[in-house]
Amino acid sequence: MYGNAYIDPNDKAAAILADEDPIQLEAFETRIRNGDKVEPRDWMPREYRKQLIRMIEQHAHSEVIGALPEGTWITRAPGFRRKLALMAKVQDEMGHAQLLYSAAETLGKTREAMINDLISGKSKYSNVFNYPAKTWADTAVIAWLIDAGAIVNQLANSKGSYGPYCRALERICIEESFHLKYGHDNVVYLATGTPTQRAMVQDALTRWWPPIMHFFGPSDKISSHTEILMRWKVKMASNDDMRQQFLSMYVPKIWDLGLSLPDENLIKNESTGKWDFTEPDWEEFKRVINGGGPCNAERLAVRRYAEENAKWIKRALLQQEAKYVVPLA
Ligand code: FAQ
Repeated sequence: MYGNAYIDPNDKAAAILADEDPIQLEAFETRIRNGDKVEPRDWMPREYRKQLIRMIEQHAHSEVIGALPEGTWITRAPGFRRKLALMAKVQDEMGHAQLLYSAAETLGKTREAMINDLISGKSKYSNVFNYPAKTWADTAVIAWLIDAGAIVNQLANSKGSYGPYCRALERICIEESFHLKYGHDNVVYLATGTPTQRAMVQDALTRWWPPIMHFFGPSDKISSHTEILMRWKVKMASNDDMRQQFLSMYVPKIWDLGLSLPDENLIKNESTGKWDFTEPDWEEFKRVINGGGPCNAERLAVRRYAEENAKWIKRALLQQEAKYVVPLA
């Protein structure tokens, strides 16, 4: 439907797309159906652009903020080798943010505007990074299971429709798979260690499990963006499908280590082929993603401090660059 034409009030997508040129829209959707990649200069519906900016920007912010819980452990990592490995991981996460901010910039939002929206609290970032990393075992659980969750999500979406985002995701997934191996190694070390080490990793797993279940987003019944994002192949699987995939891949590995998960209803249902579990607390999820988690204020305060205190470096670098710009004749 275009312009003032009749719109079925139950068709959410039709209402959103009512102002688009129907011929261009049809050509665009045919390209998506055919599996073509959309590139920055191509025609795209306004909603496609808006949704991609939202999602890629949130993803970039998640990498920046995601570096903080683990980053606080660099100086306390047990041993030089682990310090080096953790430093490399944190550095990788910041590199992912760079790639993702660049991908989002191709859609017309400046990096400065994105950073401002992060530090003002306007933009969201992943729920999981609003919880504290209380012990060394927390960093092991983050690196294993949160990176694993990120790979499930990003491997699927790297086959999606927007070229710059997909290319960034491919590279990110390769690096995340090193993180996953590093995290798994740390979890195995603790889980097969002394009783104190086992207790420490069990405690971390118990605390991180509910945020990890939230990580894939609200259940499909209440997810607001999945339908349109899947129609346009930005998301290649629904939130529930990704959660199920993660459970299938990692719950058996967790149980094999003799660790337990804090959900007595968690079981593979052989008749449906899916995992049954206690419905995550979506009220807690909403509170956390809207600023009310245990560490939201601290995380944003650190970023604000970093922005404020790094201004002189940016100024110095830009002036240095300006010195080498040769004026055009
Ligand atoms: N956290 O309609 P849906 C990483 C919001 S990278 C916070 O289902 P959608 C690497 C959502 O924005 C981790 N908010 O949303 C690392 C929306 O709110 P809005 C990040 C969430 O977009 C590892 C509302 O709920 N990965 O971990 C979350 O279709 C270790 C309704 O939800 C990505 O960003 C959440 N978990 O699906 C770094 C991947 N879930 O905007 C350091 C790309 C939902 O309307 C250490 N993103 N919301 O106000 C995606 O795939 C999707 O955006 C989903 C959510 C699947 C996250």
